[in-house]
Amino acid sequence: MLGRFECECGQGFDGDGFTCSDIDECTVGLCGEFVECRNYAGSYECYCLDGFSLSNDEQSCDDVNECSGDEGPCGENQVCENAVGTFFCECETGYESASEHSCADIDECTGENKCNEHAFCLNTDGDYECECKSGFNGDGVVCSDVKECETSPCGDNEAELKINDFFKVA
Ligand SMILES: [Ca+2]
Ligand SMILES: [Ca+2]
Ligand SMILES: [Ca+2]
Repeated sequence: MLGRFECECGQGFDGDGFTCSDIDECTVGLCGEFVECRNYAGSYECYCLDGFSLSNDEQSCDDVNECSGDEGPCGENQVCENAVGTFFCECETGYESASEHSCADIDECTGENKCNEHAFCLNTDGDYECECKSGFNGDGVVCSDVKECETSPCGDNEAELKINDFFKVA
């Protein structure tokens, strides 16, 4: 047995001791989901993909909620929608995309709106209003003709005439 010796490959290497080659841990899937595995000679490392951060157990990666916090990544009149590995900026209701990072008010009065044909349309920031034209009653979406003769003082005048007639007679 004299002179006999054994060689063992070091950690992270595989072989018979004379020839040792790096184990590519990345092919075995040691890193979890949303993780980029980088193989090194004798070792490997796991990196969270963009949009993910190391979770508390330090074993896996969690989605970063880009929308949390006071200052979100979105622009004016936009709402932030978090998604796995990413996020979206969408226009608030009443706004349309103006550029990549901003949304502008939709002028509903030049497009589709609910205003009655007898109503004025008033465009507002993020919304619009309908107002019945004079001579019409309603909320602007429904405008009905005011029947002036049914509510006007015509009836009272009639009564006055009758009274006058009565005094004339008396
Ligand atoms: Ca390796
Ligand atoms: Ca996200
Ligand atoms: Ca508007």
